[in-house]
Amino acid sequence: MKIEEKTLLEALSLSPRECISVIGGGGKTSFASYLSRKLTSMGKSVVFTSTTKIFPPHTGEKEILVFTTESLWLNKIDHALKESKLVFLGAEILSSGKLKGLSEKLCKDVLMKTNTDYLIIEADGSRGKSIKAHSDCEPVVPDFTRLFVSLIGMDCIMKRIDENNCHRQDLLCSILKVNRGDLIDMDLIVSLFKHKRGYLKTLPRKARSIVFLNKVHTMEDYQTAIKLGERLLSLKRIDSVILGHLKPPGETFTLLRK
Ligand SMILES: Nc1nc2c(ncn2[C@@H]2O[C@H](COP(=O)(O)OP(=O)(O)O)[C@@H](O)[C@H]2O)c(=O)[nH]1
Ligand SMILES: [Mg+2]
Repeated sequence: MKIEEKTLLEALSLSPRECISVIGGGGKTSFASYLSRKLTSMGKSVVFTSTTKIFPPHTGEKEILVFTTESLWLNKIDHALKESKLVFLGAEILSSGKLKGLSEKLCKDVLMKTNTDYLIIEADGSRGKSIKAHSDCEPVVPDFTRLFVSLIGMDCIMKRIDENNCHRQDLLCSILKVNRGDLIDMDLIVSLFKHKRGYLKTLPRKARSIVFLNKVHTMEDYQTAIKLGERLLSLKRIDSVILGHLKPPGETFTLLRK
């Protein structure tokens, strides 16, 4: 295993005009916002959207909100990208204040028919929890995704499975055959990645697959994350693991490669 310190952009090695889908818990919106900021500061344009319902993120950038229910919304994206490098795209605002996300078909239209450099998709919901189980209809990850990022918040490790740290805890228990109150240890996380109903179930065949272990703040977190990262890297469908913290935003991250 190779261990290197990198900026996020170095660690992700993006190609031009890629679709990046982000799943899991404990930092998807923070990850997407951070990546958007880094890309736009390099002069790249970004459309940030979701295939589920999310709260409009506060990226810290001057983003422009566009809705697919507006007429000529694809043209509006190109127009908006001239003013601001970042467009936040939703279908409509719901009464809950959340934004309704897009279908996979409309996500594809964004990539094919606008000038955006990158499309970043938050592809599931996790109610702010650091780990989750996916229902049968999620995450919604378009098959043209080229970078698939699975997030785990490392604050859940060695905590007990309960409603504070796990979204859809009963589903997680039934999938992994464990019980509420059991420890979220490394074995459990590794099995969640290996299981056919687990985190990688919708990983597109052509996508690179990265796990981001977030909320790594202390030396102890770091050592635990390195051990977990090494075990995850041994799985065939995981190409690399990144450790670090997005809040406050880190400048560099630890990249683990095979
Ligand atoms: N301590 C800590 N909290 C974080 C970090 N990144 C995100 N959070 C917090 O974790 C929660 C979930 O983050 P969010 O980005 O909304 O995750 P999402 O639910 O997966 O989209 C929020 O309360 C964030 O403020 C981090 O690196 N460290
Ligand atoms: Mg979110």
